[in-house]
Amino acid sequence: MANDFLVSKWKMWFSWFDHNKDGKVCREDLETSRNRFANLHHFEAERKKAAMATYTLWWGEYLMWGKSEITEAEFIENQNKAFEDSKEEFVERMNKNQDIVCNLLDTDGDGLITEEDLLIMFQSTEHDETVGKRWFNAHDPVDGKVPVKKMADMWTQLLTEEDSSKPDALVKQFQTGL
Ligand SMILES: [Ca+2]
Ligand SMILES: [Ca+2]
Repeated sequence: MANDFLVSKWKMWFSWFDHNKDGKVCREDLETSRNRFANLHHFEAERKKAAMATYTLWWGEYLMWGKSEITEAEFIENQNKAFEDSKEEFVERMNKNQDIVCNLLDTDGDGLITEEDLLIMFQSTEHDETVGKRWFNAHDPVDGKVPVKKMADMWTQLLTEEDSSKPDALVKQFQTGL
């Protein structure tokens, strides 16, 4: 069993997607969110198709564990099972999860994420712009940009690290509020 600290962070991550706070995330949430994401980016048809497919893959696999609807309890159960089966593979899985989403944020593919990139993700997952700015700054941007790798590593730490004595800027953000 993952320790309480890690489980509490999985719950934080899940809460990001559970906008209406009913304790579950479903297929419709994904639809709304990915459409909003593609529209806010004003992607043309081909690009939109590719982004939507990546978005679906990401949510479907890493958030919903292949289900069409998932409760927080089921999510935690799946996370924990994978963690217990092999911590190494679990870390790899979370790495992949964050690689996918951070690369999706980097729409121009220069390896850097701008504030606007993150704000669009915030808006597409129904979070406020002001809050998004605070979150962006928590990633310690240089010249207004955060490397994809750095952002992915921070979120992987959130999802895998059991040691609560290690500083974690994202935990602070979750505690301050979404
Ligand atoms: Ca929900
Ligand atoms: Ca970029």
